[in-house]
Amino acid sequence: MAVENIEVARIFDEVADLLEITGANFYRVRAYRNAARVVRDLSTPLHTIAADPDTKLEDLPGVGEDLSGKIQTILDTGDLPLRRDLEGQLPTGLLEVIRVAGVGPRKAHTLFLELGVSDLESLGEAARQGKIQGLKGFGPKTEANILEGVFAIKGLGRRMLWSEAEAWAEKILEYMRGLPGLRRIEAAGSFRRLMETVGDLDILVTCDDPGAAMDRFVSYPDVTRVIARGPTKSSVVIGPALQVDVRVVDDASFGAALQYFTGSKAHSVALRGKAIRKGLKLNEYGVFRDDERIAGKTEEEVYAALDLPWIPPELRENRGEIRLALEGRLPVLVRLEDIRGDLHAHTDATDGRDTMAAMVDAARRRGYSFVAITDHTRRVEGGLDQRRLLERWAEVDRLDESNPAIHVLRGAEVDILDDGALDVDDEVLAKADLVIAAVHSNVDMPRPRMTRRIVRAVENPLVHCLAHPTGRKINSKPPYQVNMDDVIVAAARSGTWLELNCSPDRLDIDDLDCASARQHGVKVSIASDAHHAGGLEFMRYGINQARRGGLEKSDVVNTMTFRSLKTALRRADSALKR
Ligand code: DGT
Ligand code: CA
Ligand code: CA
Repeated sequence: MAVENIEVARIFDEVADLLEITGANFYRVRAYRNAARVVRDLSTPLHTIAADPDTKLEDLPGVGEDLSGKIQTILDTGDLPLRRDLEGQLPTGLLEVIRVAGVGPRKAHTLFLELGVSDLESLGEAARQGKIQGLKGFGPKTEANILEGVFAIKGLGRRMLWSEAEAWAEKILEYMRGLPGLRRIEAAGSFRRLMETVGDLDILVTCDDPGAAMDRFVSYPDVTRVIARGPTKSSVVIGPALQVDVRVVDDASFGAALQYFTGSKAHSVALRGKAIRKGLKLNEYGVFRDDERIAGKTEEEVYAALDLPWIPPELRENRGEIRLALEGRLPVLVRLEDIRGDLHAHTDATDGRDTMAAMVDAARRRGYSFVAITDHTRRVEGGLDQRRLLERWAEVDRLDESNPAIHVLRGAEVDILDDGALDVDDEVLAKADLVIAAVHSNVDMPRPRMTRRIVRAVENPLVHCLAHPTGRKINSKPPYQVNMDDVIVAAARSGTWLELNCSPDRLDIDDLDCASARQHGVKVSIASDAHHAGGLEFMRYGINQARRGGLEKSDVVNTMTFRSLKTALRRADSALKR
């Protein structure tokens, strides 16, 4: 396999970085940097130059006898002994350290010698402890910048939200579809399993010319770094920090590869065990009896060879789906098309951006038959006091009248006070069609108190639904300290619904709590929590999460017809009168 120019350039740059960190001679460092630049800008592959008797590597500008020999070594072996030597002398984490704004190779060397800084982790720790500002050539300002820089880099290294990964995935799949001779292309891995966050994207391709697929992939305009380029597999980083792997596979094993690279690993390991018990072998190339491939072209075929129906990727976590499949009891997962309305939407009366009319119109255009307007109430900053709440409900009634195509519900997102009471009087709430309740303040209560607080709200007969039940925000806010088992049991007892909030960074409740709710017979409201008309679109992220939790249409309240919904809401109300 031919080594690409870009790989040679990367090795030279790394050598330059490492040399500079060790305090090597300026001219020596510069020679490697220049050569890296020359090689990177070259339009002819180095291996072509080396192979052609009429051209010589050492004639390249800035590449003398010494460096041309080194290029030849890289072309022959894929690496350079000098780089390995340098990596042996220094912690490789220092290469990350010099990416931090304000820390060049020289400063990295000082930090290494003086404070033992060896990677981003230890750099951040040294900055937090204020050890850096005392060093010669550093100061309090540099230290603050370093801390910020570490946070920025580590922040980007976090797992990406599924919704963000989707935007990148769509673009790169679209781009790869322009490959002549492309037959199939599919994103596998956690992305296909619709996990709430994605570590990296795993793309599979079948096509006429694997080399051409690799060329096209590594030259995708958004590529910020090529990690590896091989004959049938390449890895790059696109955009700020998303790794993408593309693999070319044979048509005959596409289904097996798709199954393997979709994972999860736990699911595949369990499948392989099942294959072995049947005297078969399962791997990424197919299902084999002795040496004969008996399945591999499609996933359906692979599962069928193991006596299983095809299992939806979002269930493949080895959480009992294989047994359900065997017994023919896989859930029929809820779909976006099943959704008839949205039970959580805000307007510009509080912290939303659009008017009530605009929100209702957007819901109508989505084909919904109902939408609830659920603005914040008085305890939340900017929330409606009771008088304004009643005024808004009058406005809801007017809009409901003038929009025959959609039912508009008088709703409110009330605040759960510290003791579990609500911030709106019962007499007022009794006039609402739908009350959703949520915690918005004192979010760091100890577990027993927080659990009691939420359970009390769930048991309140005026409350139809608990909104964003755990309060977590992916990558930024931990969940409340709350025992969700207790909450789910309370919800089951009182007939209260749990929301699956669709904001892409909330997805609250998560897949496991969805499964638990279903098991306890608790209904889930998949709700957008839209703060502008476009936010109604978030519904599909909630559907993804619900499917991972194994929810069927009948587990989800907002798949009901409006008539059934009305009945369900009234049944909850009548509990109050008992
Ligand atoms: P991620 O990227 O961390 O969000 O999660 P995945 O599930 O996409 O994991 P990744 O990218 O490391 O690998 C993609 C799939 O490849 C994984 O879901 C299952 C498969 N895979 C990776 N390593 C192994 C392994 O050691 N054994 C088996 N059976 N499958 C593996
Ligand atoms: Ca992955
Ligand atoms: Ca991967």
